[in-house]
Amino acid sequence: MNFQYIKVNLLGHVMEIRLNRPDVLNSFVMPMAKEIQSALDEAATHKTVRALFITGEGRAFCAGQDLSEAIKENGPKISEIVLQTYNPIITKIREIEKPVVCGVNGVAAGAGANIAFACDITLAAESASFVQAFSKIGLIPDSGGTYFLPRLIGIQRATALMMLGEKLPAAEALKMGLIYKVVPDAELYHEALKVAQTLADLPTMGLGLTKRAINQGLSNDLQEQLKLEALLQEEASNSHDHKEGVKAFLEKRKPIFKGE
Ligand code: T3D
Repeated sequence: MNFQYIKVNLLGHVMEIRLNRPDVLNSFVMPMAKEIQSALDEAATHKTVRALFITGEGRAFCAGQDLSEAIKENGPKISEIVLQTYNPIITKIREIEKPVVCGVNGVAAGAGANIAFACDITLAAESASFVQAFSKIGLIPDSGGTYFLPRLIGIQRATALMMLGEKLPAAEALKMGLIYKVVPDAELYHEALKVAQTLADLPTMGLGLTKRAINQGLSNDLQEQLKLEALLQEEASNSHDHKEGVKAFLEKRKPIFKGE
């Protein structure tokens, strides 16, 4: 795959997607968004890809929308940018039935922060930070921010972050429950990739169904969710990897999962 604004590498069963506009802190222009969308589509269809890893090139993860594109005369309307750039990315990250790990290597602002929060497991470098930069420029949080933040950390703290737009250090984000882990800067790449690689060796179908259950649990009531769990459990139990997992346990050996 040849891309201009991102780098994509297949590392075993992990697809690494690296945002690659470091001079402008990996901020988004529409073609970069389209490239990420294509990479996510590739990852969804290719059986060899069993986990994804998203990170940024240079000192930042992503500074959100490239503000010079957003104010271009005769450029697209802001609603078009949101509908074509961010909404499909967030939807694809949530709907791909493979784990998506995010390695936040530096500042994550605006849509960049909310993409990190939409991933399944997000690790950050000690020096990384998160900024809901929207309020500072008179916008509202997009990229699922108003959906995920209140659910992750409660309405009060989410509102404060979104309205005040203060820079939140990675350690604070961890304490609030916005992200999974903080690691020393020099270890971020290795540690986050290791999480993705571990996930890529696990039963992909079971993980995908787990993600489907989590997604639907965000809007289901308890009875709907219990029913869904029963249905998805049936589906998972028919997988090769379930049978292999049980067989390997009984034979006291390491299972060999195929992701099917
Ligand atoms: O279309 C729409 O607008 C709707 C979509 C909205 C989605 C959004 O994401 S809205 C939010 C957009 N993002 C921001 O408002 C963040 C703007 N950036 C910042 O606040 C700061 O840059 C950071 C807090 C992220 C980092 O600060 P710092 O001091 O580490 O770096 P810096 O010096 O500000 O930035 C370094 C360079 O990147 C600088 O360029 P230069 O001076 O070296 O030529 C700066 O202009 C550029 N840069 C940073 N962020 C953006 C950007 N260029 C364009 N767009 C950016 N968002």
